[in-house]
Amino acid sequence: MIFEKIHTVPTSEELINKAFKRASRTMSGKTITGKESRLSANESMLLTAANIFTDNLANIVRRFPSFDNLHPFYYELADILVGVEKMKMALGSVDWASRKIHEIAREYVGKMREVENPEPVRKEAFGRLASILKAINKDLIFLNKARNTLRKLPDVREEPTIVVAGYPNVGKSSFVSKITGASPEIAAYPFTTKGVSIGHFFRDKIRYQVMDTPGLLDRPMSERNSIELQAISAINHLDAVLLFIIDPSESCGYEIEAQKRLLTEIKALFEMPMLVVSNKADRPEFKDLEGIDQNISTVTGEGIKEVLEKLIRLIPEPKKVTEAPEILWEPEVDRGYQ
Ligand SMILES: Nc1nc2c(ncn2[C@@H]2O[C@H](COP(=O)(O)OP(=O)(O)OP(=O)(O)O)[C@@H](O)[C@H]2O)c(=O)[nH]1
Ligand SMILES: [Mg+2]
Repeated sequence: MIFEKIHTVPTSEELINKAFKRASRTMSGKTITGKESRLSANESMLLTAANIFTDNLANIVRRFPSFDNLHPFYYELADILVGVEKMKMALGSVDWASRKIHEIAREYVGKMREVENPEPVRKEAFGRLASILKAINKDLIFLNKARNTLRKLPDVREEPTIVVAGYPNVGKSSFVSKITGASPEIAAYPFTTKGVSIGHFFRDKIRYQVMDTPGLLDRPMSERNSIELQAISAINHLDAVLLFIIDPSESCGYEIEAQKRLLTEIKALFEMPMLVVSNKADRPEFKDLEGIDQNISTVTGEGIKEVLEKLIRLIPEPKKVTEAPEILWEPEVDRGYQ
């Protein structure tokens, strides 16, 4: 996952304890007599502490993605969830602290060399390092929160994607598990409590992902505020086709008219190709509707293969080719076919 390599961001207190403890360990066991050995002991304490600070701080900055090259899907979600500008500023402070600490360590090593007793100088240096760390504590805490939020986002870059939409209970999850087989991974997504679930299947050595969006694309867009709409339209940045499922039997609990209105809203919001299917063709109340690309039933398997063919043809240029076992979905889909 794109944000996975960001480790836990420590607080300044944790960093201070770690660095000063490690520094004092460089002293333990040594009997210090004479000016030269006093200097070298204090010097190595200061340099040890400073190195621990600068290494840790530089790693924090390095492990965060560069927001200027970030895939636009993640950029938008990161912006909604934590704010890209705020993150850039916090990372800037951490970077500043790292450089400042390096400077102070060099300055104080020089100072220690000029005095008879270097210990008070070293202590003063530690005080300055600690206050720099404390000054960026709010940034560290913010970055750690950001990290915890971002790492739960789904990993959906650069793979051809089928996004499934439709009112609750129309059969979205049934369709996804029918074509992907294995149980899907659940990832966090802004404004959903259930998260999005993502399954995969292979076709001609290409891995496809199928994204189910409970709570996201299943009710009128007029009920959404602008940030929610931004979270939804981030999906536009994926190489995706949208599958809209209607349940004309209305056994889902929503009238056909309401379902069609949602379809119209979703059509207006998405720039990607779209396929509209009617599910539950096996039910006695099922009706043929105008303007539907395919009737399907996730129970009997009717129309599933055809839908998948159509979806694959509609997906914009798959970019990533993976060496993988052929066609994992076929045995699953073929079962129960006439
Ligand atoms: N008869 C019949 N029932 C179906 C079919 N597809 C799904 N169902 C049933 O419809 C109900 C809802 O199916 P789900 O796949 O959970 O629907 P969903 O769209 O994922 O629902 P949410 O996750 O709540 O948005 C379940 O009881 C399914 O068994 C179908 O083709 N025929
Ligand atoms: Mg579902």
